[in-house]
Amino acid sequence: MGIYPLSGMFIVVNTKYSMTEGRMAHLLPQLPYEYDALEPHIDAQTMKLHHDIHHKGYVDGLNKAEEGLAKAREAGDYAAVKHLSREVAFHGSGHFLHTIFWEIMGPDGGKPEGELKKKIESDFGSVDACLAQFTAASNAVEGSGWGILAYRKADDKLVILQAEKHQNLTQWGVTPILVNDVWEHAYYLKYQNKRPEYTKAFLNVINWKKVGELYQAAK
Ligand code: MN3
Repeated sequence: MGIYPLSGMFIVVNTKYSMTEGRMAHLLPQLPYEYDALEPHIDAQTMKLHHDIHHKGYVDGLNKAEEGLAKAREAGDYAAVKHLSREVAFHGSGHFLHTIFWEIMGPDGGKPEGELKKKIESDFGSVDACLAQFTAASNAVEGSGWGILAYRKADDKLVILQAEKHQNLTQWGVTPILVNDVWEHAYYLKYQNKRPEYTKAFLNVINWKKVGELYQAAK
């Protein structure tokens, strides 16, 4: 378990690394279940493409950008620093959000419990109101992005945010604990342009036990 500040967010999930050429490289995490585990809500083909191709692309992009920055430091040549910093934000946020996304889904569903349930009720009025706002925010993301439920330590509050792409529209100093990917690659094969049907189905595959653990870790 590590905490990584990135694009304004602090991420508390297990992430994996390997050493290559003296540098730590990010690794694509394994799905914590089979590709078809979330059927019928999210189909196996979407999960396979999404994890194996799309998420892998963000891992590779992050490694490439960090390698570029290391080379820039060695050479003392920062001509490409603007491009590389943007690449680190985009691919890094993509990598870490997908890592959370796989972990906060699961075949068994469930409901918020214990301290997380109390916190949701105190900050949003009810679990239903929280999920209605979360779903509406996810549906309303302009273009590609995410719906994000996050914990904000500064004032001890849960907040719902949108991210455009992976890294835009964030708020500094929050820790995502529940995220929904609303890029078309997350739902197009099964739901085509009907994002609201996908975000509704997503509610059936939230692993609330894991969300509760991420909330505890964020506090
Ligand atoms: Mn995605």
